[in-house]
Amino acid sequence: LKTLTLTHHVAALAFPFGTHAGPLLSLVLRLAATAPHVVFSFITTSKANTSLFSKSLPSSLPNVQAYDILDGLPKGFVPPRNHEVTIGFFLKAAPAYFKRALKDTEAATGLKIGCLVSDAFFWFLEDMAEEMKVPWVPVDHDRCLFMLRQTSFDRGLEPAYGLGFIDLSPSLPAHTATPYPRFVNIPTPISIFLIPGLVFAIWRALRSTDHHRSVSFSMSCQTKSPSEGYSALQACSDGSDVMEERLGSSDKGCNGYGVLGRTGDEEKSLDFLPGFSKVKIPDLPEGILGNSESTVGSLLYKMGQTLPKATAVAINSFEELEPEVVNLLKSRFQKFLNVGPFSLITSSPTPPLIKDDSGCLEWLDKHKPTSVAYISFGSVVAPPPHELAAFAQVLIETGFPFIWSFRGNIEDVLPKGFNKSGLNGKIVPWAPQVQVLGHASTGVFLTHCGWNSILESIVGGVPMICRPFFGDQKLNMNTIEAVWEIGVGIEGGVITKNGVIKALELTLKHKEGNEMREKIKVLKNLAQQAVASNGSSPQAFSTLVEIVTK
Ligand code: U2F
Repeated sequence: LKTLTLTHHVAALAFPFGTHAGPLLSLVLRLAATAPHVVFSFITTSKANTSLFSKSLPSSLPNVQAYDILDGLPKGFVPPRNHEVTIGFFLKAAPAYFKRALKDTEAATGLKIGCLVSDAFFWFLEDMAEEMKVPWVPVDHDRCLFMLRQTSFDRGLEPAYGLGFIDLSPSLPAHTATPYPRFVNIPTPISIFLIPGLVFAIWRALRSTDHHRSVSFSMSCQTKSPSEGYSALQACSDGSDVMEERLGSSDKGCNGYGVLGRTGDEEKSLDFLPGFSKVKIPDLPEGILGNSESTVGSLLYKMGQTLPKATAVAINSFEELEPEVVNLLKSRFQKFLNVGPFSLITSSPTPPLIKDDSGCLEWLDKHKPTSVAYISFGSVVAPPPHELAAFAQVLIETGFPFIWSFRGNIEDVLPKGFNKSGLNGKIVPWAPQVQVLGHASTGVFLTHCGWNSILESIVGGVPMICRPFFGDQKLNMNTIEAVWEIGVGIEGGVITKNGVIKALELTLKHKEGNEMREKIKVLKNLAQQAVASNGSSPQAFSTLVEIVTK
């Protein structure tokens, strides 16, 4: 560092869960390459830093320094399947950790911090930046969910739906197991070993207490095996008024969340919001409507209040993708800077491409154009075992060539005694996704609809089959299917053998798939124009550089 003439110091504060920190680091690396006189302190948990910096940081950028903070989890805490609890702990502790880190990095570099660049979740930095009298630039991922939340409040949609959250995991300290269903009063704290019958009883109680209103909630339980937990949670869903039910599981147990009841709002669309007229209320992510005390609900609410005050909000997207939404957000923010798609910007350093240790690209070379299905559910989602098993059955029976980015033991989801060498594809622990989607042989992407994956699929020109799970994913699917018409959901919303076969045939063999490919090509071209030298993204990036390095 000493050999460089560093005159400015910028702190970049990253959210350590999901694919948030990687894109922020990618942006910081671009900024650092453009402004070699600025030192960037990249602050996040040691776990996130270790994973990012071991594989990402080009040694040619010594003006980016990692700084570790703690994750805020209580001693001995075993993170449950429900990420919301873990995230809740981190967000509670983060303001104090970041404050300390800012001081420490100033001492280490001998330079006062001149700007805060951060994940958009860190609404509390607005105050800190004001105190420090420096600009604050949040980087958003889940495109404008907080704005939807604000607007739904304005439009009085909130009373129609309730969001509750019950975490019954025995690994939680009692106080974190407090349920917050909006309309239902459950004695607190609940900290018990959950048995399947009890889950069912609670579900019933919730329904009978307020079956005229919508009550959505999540619950998790730890059972001896995922399948036991599954039957418990599935039992919950056999009521006629269950609108939706989603389940997830792990070795330690399983969790699920659902939306109960109907109020007549389910067909209501968000036509009062430009760009969202095709979105129906049930497509909204949990936390947008309802309880302000849930981690996600209050986070979105606070973001809605603070982000418009930020010096600028940056996002991994490009203006031409959603002009109406972009205009709406431009009217709400001081500056709204679309500086992506990151995966397409090659002129600046991005984290190096993931190594193709499993030979995916070479394998793709041997296949016909648009013939291969690529499957990945991102970095957080673990689809339930029965869906994975149904999907494995599809691959066995149809013989569609595939690459499956799969975490876990594949033998667990294959039929007993089945030899995986009989499959016409590759199962890999981590794929070079950007390149796989950019390969001519890839014909369709089965995705959980994470924002980064969607952008990468657009850039690769690959239509999507959508199986969303939580957060922004369902809203993203709705945009893919109804607005851009570049993909399909699976019939019934979950992976079933027939549903997936239908979707695969539609996208890989029928004219609908080709039509989607044509439409996605248009978006791909727009993305390419956006990143061209005089395009909208480099222009937005210049503005960002100006703000950050001033
Ligand atoms: C959370 O999403 P995820 O982190 O699960 O998923 P994505 O946003 O789609 O990002 C996944 C990234 O991981 C890469 C892939 C994407 O850049 O290229 N990847 C890979 O390189 N190889 C693999 O085998 C598998 C993935 C959240 F769950 C979503 O709802 C949000 O939209 C998202 C962004 O905030 O974060």
